[in-house]
Amino acid sequence: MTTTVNTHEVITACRACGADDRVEVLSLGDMPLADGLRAPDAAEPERRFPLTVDFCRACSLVQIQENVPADLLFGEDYPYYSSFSDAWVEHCRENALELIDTRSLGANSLVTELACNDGYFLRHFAEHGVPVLGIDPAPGPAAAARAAGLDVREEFFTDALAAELPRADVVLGNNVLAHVPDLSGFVAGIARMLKDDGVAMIEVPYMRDLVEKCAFDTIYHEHHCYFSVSALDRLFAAAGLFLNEVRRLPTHGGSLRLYAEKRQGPRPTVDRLLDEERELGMDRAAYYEGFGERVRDLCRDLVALLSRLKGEGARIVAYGAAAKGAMLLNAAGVGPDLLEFVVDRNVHKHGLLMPGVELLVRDTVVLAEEQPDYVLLLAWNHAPEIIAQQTEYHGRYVVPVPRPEVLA
Ligand code: DWN
Repeated sequence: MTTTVNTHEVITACRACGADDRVEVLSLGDMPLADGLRAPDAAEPERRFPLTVDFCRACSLVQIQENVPADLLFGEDYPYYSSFSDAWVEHCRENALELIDTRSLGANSLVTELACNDGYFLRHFAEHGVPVLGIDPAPGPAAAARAAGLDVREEFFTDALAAELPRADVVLGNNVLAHVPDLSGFVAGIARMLKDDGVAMIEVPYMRDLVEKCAFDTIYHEHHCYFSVSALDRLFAAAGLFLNEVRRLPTHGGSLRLYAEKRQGPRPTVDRLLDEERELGMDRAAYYEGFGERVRDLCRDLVALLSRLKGEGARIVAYGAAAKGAMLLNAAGVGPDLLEFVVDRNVHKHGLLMPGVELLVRDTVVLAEEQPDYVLLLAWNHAPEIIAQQTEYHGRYVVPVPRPEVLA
């Protein structure tokens, strides 16, 4: 349930269980849209919305209070294309090959991906002769997937849409579950669309890693929810699906890969993580106490470090016009006073300004050309891949998370 405040909604009940028993974990104040990069000459003023994180004491789901209209979040200019990370594409290729083998997928199978983006994942199934179907509401990435020869429906996935779609052997959903305001409807749609012996393979950022790494920059309006295994177990059970396997992954700062089926199976990996979460107290509000103070300390330390380097006469730029980068810069108040510009491989972001701060996004080639003294890794989750590719850059890197520091 929600109530409308100006141009966004504020939830009045938990997104998963419907209870009205939430406590505030963190408030980041009025923040810009994390993927809302803008042309320098954009006419309309930049939109900001409150960003407030709550913990539901009834089902332990962590969630934001605000619903920003989906067409503002994932509209014509949505700039995120998954294929700009080679390591991420390889991660998904390996996952696809494992699923093709373990599920004996072939010409009579169907793999449907929710939020297929530019086809970074489905293309690996198609290359092995497995029929695929992509669903994605963002026009740019959907067009890129079609250009790759994939069948894509350019719309938001809902339970109603699921009723129109063919039943699938595998339903994929990487980093999409957090993006949907109607969680229970979305998961009900997965159950509806799955064949009786099918499997839903879903990846989501893991709340445990977010707290342990103080990765508050992965909190933004696109991400309505922040998942624990215990909250996911309840969510899938409510839709008649059994969480039979969960794997922890290093991707995107720390994620979970879920395997949900209509038939209950042995689930030692799930039970082990549920036990760990209980031991950590993730199903209680006290686990999140002090997180806000840790966020403020990280922001303070980042500004102090960058200010010291700048005071020593250093030139500092940033790498990664990432959604998380926009949140970090705006929460810490870091802008042109400390950074000169941001670089990124994604050509769709070049020439635009980072959300909320007047920092221009440029091609990564300028690092070798201009040799700034320091590069702040806003896309810290891709640090190994980024550093390995920048062989012609001879300065030093600063990582902001889990604590701001200059890499040796
Ligand atoms: O949930 C989401 C996550 C999965 O991806 C989306 N809603 C939005 C997006 O968040 P993000 O932008 O923080 O994700 P990334 O993948 O951490 O963004 C990395 C940025 O860095 C992209 O703009 C691409 C860029 N990049 C680059 O310039 N060179 C990435 C790599 C790996 C590189 O080598």
